[in-house]
Amino acid sequence: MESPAIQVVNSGVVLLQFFDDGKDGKLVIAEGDRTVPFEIKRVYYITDLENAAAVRGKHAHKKLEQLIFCVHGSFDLALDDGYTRQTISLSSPYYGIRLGPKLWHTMTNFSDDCVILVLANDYYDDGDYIRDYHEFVNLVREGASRSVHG
Ligand code: T46
Repeated sequence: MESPAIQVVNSGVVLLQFFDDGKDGKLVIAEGDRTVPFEIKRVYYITDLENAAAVRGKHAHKKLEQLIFCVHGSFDLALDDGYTRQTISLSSPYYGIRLGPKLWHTMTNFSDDCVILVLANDYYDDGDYIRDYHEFVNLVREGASRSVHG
């Protein structure tokens, strides 16, 4: 997989350090405040994605910083910053996609061997989620008009 080209704001790509020992395996390293651009407070992973039609995510966060990886298999990650939308197909354990604040993200099209790993800079907080798309767009656009008008 080539490095994904990111077109939305509050995102980006991180390439992790790795050692490829061919048939003896690959070793991939993520270091907080180094290759990962924040202190890691929480790690979670999603497995057993047997329903190829499953839809996960469909929300944005107010403050949380995350990096999302496809450590095995593949899935599609749709990103929406309130103005621009793009969908990236992830299938490499090396590339992490930044899920910064105020970035609507949706995961679909999972291979049945897909394993998703997420690194986060804070503990779980239900109050940090924006689950309503119109609320999300209003929040993003309100912020933009405030910064234009002072
Ligand atoms: C995100 C995407 C990429 C917890 O109690 N603690 C946790 O740390 C997490 C991540 C979830 N939960 C609970 C909350 C829900 O009752 O687990 C349940 C399933 O979570 P959710 O429906 O939010 O899962 P996804 O896959 O839609 O979203 C997850 C993360 O929640 C979210 O922050 O950005 O992965």
